[in-house]
Amino acid sequence: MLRNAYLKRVYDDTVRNNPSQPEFLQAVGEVFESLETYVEMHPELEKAGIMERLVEPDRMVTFRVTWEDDQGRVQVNRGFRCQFNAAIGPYKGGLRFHPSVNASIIKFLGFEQVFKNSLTSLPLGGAKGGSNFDPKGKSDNEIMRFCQAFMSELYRHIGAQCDVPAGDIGVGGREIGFLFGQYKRLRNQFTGVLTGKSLRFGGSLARTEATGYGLLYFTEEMLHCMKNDSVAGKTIVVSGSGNVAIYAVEKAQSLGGKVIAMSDSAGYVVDENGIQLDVVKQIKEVERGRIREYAERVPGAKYVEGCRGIWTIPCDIALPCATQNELDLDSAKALVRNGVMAVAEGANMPSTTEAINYFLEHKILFGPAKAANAGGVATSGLEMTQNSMRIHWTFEEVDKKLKDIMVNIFHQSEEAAAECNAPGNLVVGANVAGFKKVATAMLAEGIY
Ligand code: NDP
Ligand code: 2IT
Repeated sequence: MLRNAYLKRVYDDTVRNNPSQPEFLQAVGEVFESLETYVEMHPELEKAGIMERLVEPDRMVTFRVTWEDDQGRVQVNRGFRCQFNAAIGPYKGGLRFHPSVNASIIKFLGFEQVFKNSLTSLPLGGAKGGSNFDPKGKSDNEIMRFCQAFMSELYRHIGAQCDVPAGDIGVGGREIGFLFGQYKRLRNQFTGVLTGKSLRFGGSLARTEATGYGLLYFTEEMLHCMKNDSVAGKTIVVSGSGNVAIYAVEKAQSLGGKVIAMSDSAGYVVDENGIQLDVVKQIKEVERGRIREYAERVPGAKYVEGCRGIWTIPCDIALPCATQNELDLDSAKALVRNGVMAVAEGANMPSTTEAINYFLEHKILFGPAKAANAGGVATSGLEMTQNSMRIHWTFEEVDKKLKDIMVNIFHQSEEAAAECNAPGNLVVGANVAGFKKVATAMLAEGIY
């Protein structure tokens, strides 16, 4: 419940104006709850209508994507690009290809991206896009034709100085390559219009690893500063087995943690001896298979049908890295009952509001998504810098910058939480720290 009258009025209007958009309203609600104290300290925000302007995207493009499958049948999907806010830099954010994609999902992701990108300290506005296209079971040629069809409309709305998309669920290096090729063909320009590109045409070293590695840099700093502890020796559960999950596991293991479970949307595997990441990479990155196959290949590992049960596994650190609302109140209760000490979000909004509140009430260290998973977009920002300078940094250079950014995000969040009388509450801290810069820029840029 919001106590501040201004925030309450804007939130109620947002609810009225966005029927059937539960994920978007969830994301707005969480940010507004966090901003109460800050908004009360800054009456100029209401005068300039900052909150009203923040919840309304600059523009939302919806378009038809028509493509032909391998049998020659015509297929139609819906494409989206939501350019949310460009107060501090060009629109920036990923593209998601998943059958669940709709306007609510794209808007929640775009809204979150505004604050996340601000936290990176790089000049990046917020955006998100995607399609309800399901890449599962499609041939490489079908993926290519879909990406080309998608870009045949999207190219009108993006550009290296205007809006720079990247990957998200269902969009990795293969898709970015097809999208980049089509943009180049249509515009006859070789620019850094997308990030997550192959190293052969302008990609950055460490972008593939960045979100997962960044999550662990953040988690390590949080454990160090708030509990005088570290990842070393901890038992860890990671949900998902895509890009974010795989590189979270890689860095967790290199920091001395023991990861005992991973999942996909069908189920999870438990390996008490510690997940063998080379096997997961082979199944997921090379064969595009299912996590179930891990248990068929690794003696002693077991597979359990259904993905939610993963949170009933006792662990010290939980890293949800699959999708939104994958960790609900029951899961939070199970984790706390089993003695979890820290939760850090690799996915976007993976914990429900009730789950987050439960963690905070029980003094569990909690790293919210927009802070903890910002390493991906931060490294996209570093890719943009390298493209503009027409140079390549080494893996070590990029990784060092990524680490510095994640450590800085933790400290910005911790300090902002303390300023708003919520010491230790990194949800409040990340929202306030991300919001401040965007709001200050909007105030300075005038009313529009
Ligand atoms: P991938 O497509 O590489 O992997 C997604 C993983 O999540 C797969 O294991 C997938 O399982 C699982 N998953 C997807 N949808 C669901 C669902 N509805 N229920 C259960 N499991 C599901 O995506 P990423 O690893 O890139 O993204 C994972 C999360 O991280 C997302 O929330 C994304 O927004 C966020 N993120 C990604 C960044 C990036 O740079 N890629 C940066 C910051 C955040 P299955 O194969 O069965 O579908
Ligand atoms: O949610 C995210 O931050 C991403 N999917 C990465 C966005 C990007 O532009 O790199």
